[in-house]
Amino acid sequence: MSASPNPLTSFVDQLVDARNSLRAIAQFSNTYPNFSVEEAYDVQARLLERDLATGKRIAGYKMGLTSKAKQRDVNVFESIHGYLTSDMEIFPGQTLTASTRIHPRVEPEIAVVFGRSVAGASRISDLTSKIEYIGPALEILDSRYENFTFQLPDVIADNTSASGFLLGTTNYLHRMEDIPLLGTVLRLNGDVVGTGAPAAVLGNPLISVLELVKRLAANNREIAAGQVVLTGGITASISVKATDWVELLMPKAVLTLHVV
Ligand code: OOG
Ligand code: MG
Repeated sequence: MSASPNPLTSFVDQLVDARNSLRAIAQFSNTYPNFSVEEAYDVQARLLERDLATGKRIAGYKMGLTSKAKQRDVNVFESIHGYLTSDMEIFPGQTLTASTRIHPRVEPEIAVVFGRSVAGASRISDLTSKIEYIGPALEILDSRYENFTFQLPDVIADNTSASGFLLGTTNYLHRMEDIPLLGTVLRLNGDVVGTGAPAAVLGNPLISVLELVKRLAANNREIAAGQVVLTGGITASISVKATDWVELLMPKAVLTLHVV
């Protein structure tokens, strides 16, 4: 009896290779149709271990597919979570180099930075005293799969297409009740390409944080002080290429990302 090699190990290798070589791979569910969500999170956990072993540091977490617009965007109708590493952060004024990604996309989100750790929170009021920053952010996605096409387990294994994030500086901490209603406008090269409000994300992006806290707790993990959480795209994402610029407009905030 010969033991067949565990395919999940090869999935981690293939994802790391796609990230490094910038060559997209076929979605695993094509050849491994029984790929389960549980196995997919196992692949993601191994990918995180690999990243930590190569010196990356965890910067926080992200929720994905928490709005209808995003679910329709990628034709996957369940919310997902992943992790962020500090090398993914783009700071205001820095550019996104398109040639370091396979097929980058950008989307507007509400980000939360925690000043204190968050273990068991079950209500929004359990979170508020721990928040240091809550405001606009742009997430940069880059699926490692061909044509940006995947099934639910594929995108989970691929750390939910995580590739970068840019945090704004306008802090809405003093107007928490208004957050669901803050008008959100996405512009590409000056043209409005998306409009919405954070209410698109589960009614309130902080509900997305509560969902994340629950998922992390199930794995004996928690949000640590200083970590960032991306709560999920408010509108569909947009593809970007060199020479593009993206602007996210929210009340008293303009967040600009130039692509080179
Ligand atoms: C999957 C990641 C989804 C979000 O905010 O909904 C996500 C993808 O769209 O590639 O980050
Ligand atoms: Mg996102």
